[in-house]
Amino acid sequence: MSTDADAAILSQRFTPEEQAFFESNGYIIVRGLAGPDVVTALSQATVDGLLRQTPPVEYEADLQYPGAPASRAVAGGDTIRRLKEAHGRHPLFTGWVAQPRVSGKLRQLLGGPVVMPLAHHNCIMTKQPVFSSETHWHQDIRYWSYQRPELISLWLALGHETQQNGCLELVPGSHRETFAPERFDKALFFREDLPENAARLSQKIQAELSPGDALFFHCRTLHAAGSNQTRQTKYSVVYTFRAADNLPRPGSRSAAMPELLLPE
Ligand SMILES: O=C(O)CCC(=O)C(=O)O
Repeated sequence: MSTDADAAILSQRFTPEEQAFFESNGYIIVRGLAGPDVVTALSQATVDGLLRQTPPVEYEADLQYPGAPASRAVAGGDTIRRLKEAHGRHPLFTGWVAQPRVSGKLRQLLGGPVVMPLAHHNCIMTKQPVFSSETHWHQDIRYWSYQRPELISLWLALGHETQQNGCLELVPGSHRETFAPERFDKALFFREDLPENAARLSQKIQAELSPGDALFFHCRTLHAAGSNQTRQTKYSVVYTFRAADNLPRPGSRSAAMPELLLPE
């Protein structure tokens, strides 16, 4: 007979089927991983940061992704794409991932103690109406530098994420493939003009999410997102994690910021 303690331990882990799904597909969605209280608190901190433009932030115009304003000086040039350094914006941004029902799943997927680098993701994506951009197909590992390309990111929806407001799209199983360098452009985006790439991209899925839903995805999983075609800003918190024994390469950008060891 199962007890409350058994149920608590089970809630800290993926089922074997879920773990196999992640390993095969390079992503998994967990519905309602953050409760309404967490979503409300993180949303309030996010809206406050956006209204006050609390630094550090990244503007759409800085990246020049398709659809972004041409410069900071033109209309929409002050549209914020990301509130950076989520960790320092409210204790709950890290407090939530340190909870066993989140950290236990990361530990299971990564195979041991979990470290949260502050150098990558560690942000809130603020996809705004009118001036948001498209993010083309890429693997997050492209600019990261670790002993093994085996990190896992966690995307927490603070609102509804749909195709209309630019939810993430992913190519299942792409994290297990080796792509020749020619299949990427100079900025390491996966080229959509190549027939073999287009065939692979036709197998994409849309990660439509509700508030509190969490998407775990591998750093080699190809993903992309459209712009926000609605009238409401979409807010998503994004973190990345590594196994404690998968160290950043010395001197790289990945080694340039502190990291947090999540409690066991
Ligand atoms: O535009 C988006 O929401 C996707 C962002 C993304 O994939 C990234 O920053 O790596």
